[in-house]
Amino acid sequence: MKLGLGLYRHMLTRENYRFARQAGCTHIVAHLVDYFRQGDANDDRENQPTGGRGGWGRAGDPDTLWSAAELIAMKSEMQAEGLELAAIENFDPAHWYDVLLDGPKKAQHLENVKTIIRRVGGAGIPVIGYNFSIAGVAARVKGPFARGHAESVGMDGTDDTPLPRGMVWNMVYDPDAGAGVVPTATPEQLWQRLGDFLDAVLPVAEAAGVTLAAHPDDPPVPMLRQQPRLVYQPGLYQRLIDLNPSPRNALEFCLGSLAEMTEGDVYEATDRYSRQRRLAYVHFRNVRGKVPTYKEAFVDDGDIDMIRVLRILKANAYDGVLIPDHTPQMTCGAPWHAGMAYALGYLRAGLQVVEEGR
Ligand SMILES: [Mn+2]
Repeated sequence: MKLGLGLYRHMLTRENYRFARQAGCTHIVAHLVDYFRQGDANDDRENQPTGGRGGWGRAGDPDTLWSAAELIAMKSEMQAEGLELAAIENFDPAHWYDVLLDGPKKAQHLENVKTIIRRVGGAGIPVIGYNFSIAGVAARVKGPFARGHAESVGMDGTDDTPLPRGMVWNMVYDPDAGAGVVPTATPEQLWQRLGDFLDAVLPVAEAAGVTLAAHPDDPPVPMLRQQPRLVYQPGLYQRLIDLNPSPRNALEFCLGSLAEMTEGDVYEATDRYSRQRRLAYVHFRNVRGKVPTYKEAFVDDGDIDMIRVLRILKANAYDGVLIPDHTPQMTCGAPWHAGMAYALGYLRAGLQVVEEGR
């Protein structure tokens, strides 16, 4: 198994690559969507996106897809620091909103996704993580929830407010969309949209050598902001896998989200899906509680026995990347980095014990 670190767009710097390498990482997962780009809803850059009902602010430029040149440059900058680029995490809502919404630009947006997949594959990046969700991450609260009053995020009740027009996946793609709300889809409609998406793009992914890795719903509730969710129980990952038999149809396996599920037996789920060799990479995050009331915890301090998870992964010969996902922020001059260093140190020790039998 390989140790990685996820970095948000504004953190894709040589300084952070060195930080990752110093903590023992060999791989980076890069977010190219900037959840912190604009100040209309969330103007801090503290690296713990929660947002309010305005979400994470503005999505990117709908007419500018990530270029082959920028992907190649990013990868080579990481390689110069001894790191491999393991995955791109998430599509920009601006590039594929009508795939999620089944809107008039759906055909064009599927072509956008195919173009991105080809460019990512061409750059030698093996995985794209995605989250097929209309509401996206919402209803999060932030506070001193973790050990020692460390600032963390969680959920304390759901959010039933409708999604305003021009917004999808918790970001605004059209600020001029006008009044009104996004009509509520049925779960079957959303599953159909996912199936259409997979059928359209997986052949391109196969040709490009790129695995598509689905994140479960975060938070995993059946409805959020009056929109259905897809993978909000562990067993629903199987439905996603069974939609398309391509080996490129895989999972961004988020332990925290799985543990938050009301039917969440994270050990059974880890065994079931790693046995099928469907884990593209792992979000190694711990949590206390389940929806609709949970809080993210330090990696050694939540409901999940993380070492037991590592042993299951080892038993099923998982050899991919694990990243901390998010962690509580530690009280010091570098809250995000300290939290990540703590999680990475724990994970590195766990891997040494489980993999090397130390
Ligand atoms: Mn996750």
